[in-house]
Amino acid sequence: MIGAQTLDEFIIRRQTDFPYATGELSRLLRNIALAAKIVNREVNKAGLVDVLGTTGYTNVQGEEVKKLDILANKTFVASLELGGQCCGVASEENDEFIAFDSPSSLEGRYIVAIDPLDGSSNIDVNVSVGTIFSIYRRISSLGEPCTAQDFLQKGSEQAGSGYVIYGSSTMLVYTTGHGVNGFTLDPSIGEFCLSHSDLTIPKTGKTYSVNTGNFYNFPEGVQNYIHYCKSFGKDTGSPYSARYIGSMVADIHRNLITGGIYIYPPLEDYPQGKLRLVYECNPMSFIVEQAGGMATDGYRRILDIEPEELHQRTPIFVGSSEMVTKAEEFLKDGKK
Ligand code: AFP
Repeated sequence: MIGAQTLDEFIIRRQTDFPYATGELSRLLRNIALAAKIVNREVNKAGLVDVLGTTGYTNVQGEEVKKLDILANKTFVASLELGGQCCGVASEENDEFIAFDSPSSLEGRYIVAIDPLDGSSNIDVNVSVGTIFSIYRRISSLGEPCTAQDFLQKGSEQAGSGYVIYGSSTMLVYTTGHGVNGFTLDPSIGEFCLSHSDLTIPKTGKTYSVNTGNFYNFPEGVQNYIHYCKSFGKDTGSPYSARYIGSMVADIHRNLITGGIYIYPPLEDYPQGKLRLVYECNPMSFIVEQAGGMATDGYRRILDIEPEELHQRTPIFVGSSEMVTKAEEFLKDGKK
């Protein structure tokens, strides 16, 4: 791909748009991209070497931990620690946040919340998985270890967020609050190259993504919205297509490009749904909003929720703005 702009080049150019930028955030993003390349290499080898299957442990969420979950977690944490711009990491795989203590990390101005390998129950069957990350400026003092408050900031305070999708090709998509750009990994040169500049999500779409296996556990408003998606509508273009991979990154990535809505609603036995606010919903919501879409818990903007704990869950309705607004109307009406 002659003339393709690499992620590194893009980040450096963007940095010069901000005269007071110190370059730390740029370096942090480049470290994340480097770790993503390493994880990509391992995900691609899955099946050939002994990285498939479970470790025999469950994580703080009570979920089975896969070997690749651990590998991805170690890779991202190590890369962030070595970089020195980040003073701590919170990960889906660790009960507590990790405060880095090297002299350079203590001076780092950022913290990162990460789901190192989302959708990992899909790995053994060769379905797309992803990494989700969220970057905040620390609120604790420079030179001191980071604190829990650094990780419990509202999503609207994010300095940047992004995801990597390990799919038919590997892509890194990120925002620093000035639009969304996507980079595809060219394996022949080992570089992420700009492939999707200024991504915008269509205002509406024809895809809804939700685990309808849980249908009878959904609130009535969500059930009614799903009926609406399936029914014939002259003006709406429905019935819509149901597409659910079970990898949030892959489902949202598809809907970002083609238009659509992804829903993980409250369930009767899990009123807060399944997905985690800090390292899944906030970063994906920041991306989708920056692309012109919407993300709510059915009633309020995801990015306005004050996190109370690291592994807190939230329902989510995210995607094309007109579709999310419509789903919210059904929730308000309940029985509509
Ligand atoms: P895993 O990482 O345990 O596979 O969970 C993936 C996930 O967090 C998200 O990526 C999916 O959209 C969602 O859970 C799937 O959950 P259900 O299997 O309950 O539909």
